[in-house]
Amino acid sequence: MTLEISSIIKVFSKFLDSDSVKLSKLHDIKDIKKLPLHSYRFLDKEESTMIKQLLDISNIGDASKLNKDNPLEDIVIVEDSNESKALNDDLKLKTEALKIKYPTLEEKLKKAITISALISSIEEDKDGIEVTGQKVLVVGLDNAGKTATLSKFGGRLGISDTIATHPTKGVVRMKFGKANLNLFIWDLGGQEEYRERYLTHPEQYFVQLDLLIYVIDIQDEKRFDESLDYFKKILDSLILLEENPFILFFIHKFDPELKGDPKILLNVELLKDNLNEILKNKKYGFEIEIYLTSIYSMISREPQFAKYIKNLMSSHYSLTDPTVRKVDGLGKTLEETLNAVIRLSESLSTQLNDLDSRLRVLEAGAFQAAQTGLPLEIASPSQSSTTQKKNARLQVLNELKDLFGRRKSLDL
Ligand SMILES: Nc1nc2c(ncn2[C@@H]2O[C@H](COP(=O)(O)OP(=O)(O)OP(=O)(O)O)[C@@H](O)[C@H]2O)c(=O)[nH]1
Ligand SMILES: [Mg+2]
Repeated sequence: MTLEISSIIKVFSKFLDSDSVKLSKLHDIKDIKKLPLHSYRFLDKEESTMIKQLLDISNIGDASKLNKDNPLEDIVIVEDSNESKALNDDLKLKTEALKIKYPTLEEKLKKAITISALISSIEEDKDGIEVTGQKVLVVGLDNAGKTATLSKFGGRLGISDTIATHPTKGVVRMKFGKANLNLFIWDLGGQEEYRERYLTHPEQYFVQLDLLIYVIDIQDEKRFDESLDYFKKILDSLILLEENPFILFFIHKFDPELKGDPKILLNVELLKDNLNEILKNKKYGFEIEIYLTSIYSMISREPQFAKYIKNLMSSHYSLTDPTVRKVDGLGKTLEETLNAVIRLSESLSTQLNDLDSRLRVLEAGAFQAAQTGLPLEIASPSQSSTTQKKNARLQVLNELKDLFGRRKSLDL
């Protein structure tokens, strides 16, 4: 048995009832397709017999051919005669009665069809399953910022490329690593037609998933409901496929200059609340972490600088402007210079943040000291260096002054 077949069988084994199926007897996908329906762990004998009789199917291979959206409709006869009409009406009544008597039957049948369809699709083309590595999916509505975020992580694109991010057509699959240590990242284009496809064929996208990154645009308030609804449907697909990947939820486009914006902050809270509500209702124990992200945070945590970069990127004098390209190599030089400036600014910005937190700690200390009534020592620049060292606050302020000076000389 090849590694691929054994890995594929391993993926399916979670759906199979280990008492009735001997995994060691499965050597091929065809062997799985020949298994009777009650091999599925989630179908009991009574249910599978009922499905078998109603739909005239006997094994997993047959189930893969059924219509998942409305499986019980398959038993309705579509012949245009009085006799078949009467039969149809009778059947409709009986299926309705069946649905009431066995309320979970239809759901289970849908699940059986989805998983069976996966087995068949793997036989034709093994795309849905990445057997030799970790699989990461990046999902969200169109324009949410998925590809841009991935570019940021991968560092594949320079600044000029980030401006030119195009809507992703279908799924872009990326593979990193080699041999058995692969990381597969799938960027799922978020336009509606693609979203519909993922949700109607979840088995081709959401199987054997290690990490799901969901991206929502915090600046696009009008589409919150649409996005949360999509997220909910993805969770339903995961539940159906018994997948429990770790989920990172990116509240994205939380750009540095928006950090103090009350409306945005309110929306962040609103999204978090909605998310909690969704997860509470799913009762499936998804592990999720929420992050506030922005492609500009990587450039700088400092709002002014982010604004500067954004203006530059959106200005007509862009790095991809043909008039700039005319001068041989100027575009490249500009980009390199800009990158150097960004790196420098990043380090300055980190240092500023560190200093800022140190100052806060010191100020909190000073406040407490003031409350206790102890006098605060204010150091003057003329004090000797040993006394200066003792005065941490002044030292930090001096460092800050120096940093601001250096930043000013960069003209940011
Ligand atoms: N302000 C801001 N814009 C961003 C950010 N991330 C991405 N964008 C912009 O949002 C637009 C859409 O980004 P994409 O990454 O192409 O969006 P997508 O989610 O991949 O879209 P589809 O491929 O259609 O599903 C682009 O113009 C990006 O430059 C961000 O953090 N802040
Ligand atoms: Mg994209």
